[in-house]
Amino acid sequence: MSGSMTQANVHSGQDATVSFPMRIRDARVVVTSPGRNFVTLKIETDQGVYGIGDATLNGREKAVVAYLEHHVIPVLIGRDARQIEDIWQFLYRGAYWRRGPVTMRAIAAVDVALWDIKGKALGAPIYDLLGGRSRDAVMVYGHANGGDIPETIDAVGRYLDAGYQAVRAQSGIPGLELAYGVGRGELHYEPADAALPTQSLWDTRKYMALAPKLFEVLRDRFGPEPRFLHDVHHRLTPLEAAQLGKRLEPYDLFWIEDPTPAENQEAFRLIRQHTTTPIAVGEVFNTIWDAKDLIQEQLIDFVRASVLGAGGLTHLRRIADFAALWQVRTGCHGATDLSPVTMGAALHFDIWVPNFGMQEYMRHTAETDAVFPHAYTFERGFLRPGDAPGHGVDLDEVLAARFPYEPRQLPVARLTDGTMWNW
Ligand code: EZ4
Ligand code: CO
Repeated sequence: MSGSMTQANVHSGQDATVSFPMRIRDARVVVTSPGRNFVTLKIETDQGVYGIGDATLNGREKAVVAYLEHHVIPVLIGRDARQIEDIWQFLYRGAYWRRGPVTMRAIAAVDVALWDIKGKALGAPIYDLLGGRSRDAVMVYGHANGGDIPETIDAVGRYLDAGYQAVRAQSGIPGLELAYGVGRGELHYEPADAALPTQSLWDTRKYMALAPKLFEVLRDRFGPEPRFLHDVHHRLTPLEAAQLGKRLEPYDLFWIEDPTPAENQEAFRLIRQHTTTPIAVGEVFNTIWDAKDLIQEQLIDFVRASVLGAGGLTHLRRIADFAALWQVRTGCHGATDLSPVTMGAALHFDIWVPNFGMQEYMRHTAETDAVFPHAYTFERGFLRPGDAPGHGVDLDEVLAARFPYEPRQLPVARLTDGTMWNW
């Protein structure tokens, strides 16, 4: 009897003095801007174990801060931090007002912090709590971009030289200022660039002429091996998207992303009927309901819902399991507005999820990495979550306080005649 107790303690790998339940003693929001704005939730328990969750909503950060501080934190205090599922249901059903980017990011922050706490309390990385590793490492793609096709080719070449097996390519359109996806320097693409929205221009005809040319030249130059991806960023009508998909077929893209807005899931049927270019959608999705028809009618190939956008690990794994029934794979959003906390949690998810497709990865600045010390590592096109208990990402609050909030919004887009368009 005592022998098996000892055995259990050894295998738990954790301080046996941690007793249950674990009451949530305190929770607070930290806003910091180490190169860009991040909203972080820290939940503390009466056992001394704490957890961290990301609540960043790019360009609308303060809305989530208010939602957490006024409406979520007060109902968390005193709850048992072990009850992740019940707390998720309480925040989702209990709000009465369901879904939406603000609510679901607030829920995600709580959920990820609670998974972090559970992992730390049990001495287990989150991927082990989910069911263990399904693969050795997580393939990621980076953003290569340039002002024109030759610059974009050079940028893609640098990613391939660095060992990436997958690269997203976006090219500026000559004559159109500030086309989507064109950054201001290597590895650090950052669209939220000003306190008031920057205005960009969009011209579908110019874009439709340029995009197939870009991938023709990329295949010529780099051969059949690299996985190439491309983000249309909601700019086309369904018919135009179908035309683009057809024109890109010879260049064997890994996916085209957000070819048309997905508010109307039905719109993707028309695209699907006309092209075999794989389709990825979902960085703006908040719940499984945003993706339900797209998945079960096999209108997409990759669902890009993220831990941050779609209510945390508890809900994202439900989306992934549902998607697996139709052989739809994951492709988690991973731009720089998802903090290292989300990246850490995403990597635990990615290394577990059976129907993994690809993970987006844009590097954070050195300041961001310093504010969020993390266990995950990058090597030649792959990320690994590390084996730290929980998600393995922490928050240096002293350092965070040195980077106060800076108002920043995403750009807007107009057609060349002045009509508002989808950015
Ligand atoms: O524009 O995350 O695929 N990645 C993207 C991103 C989004 C930003 C918006 O905040 O589309 O660059
Ligand atoms: Co995108």
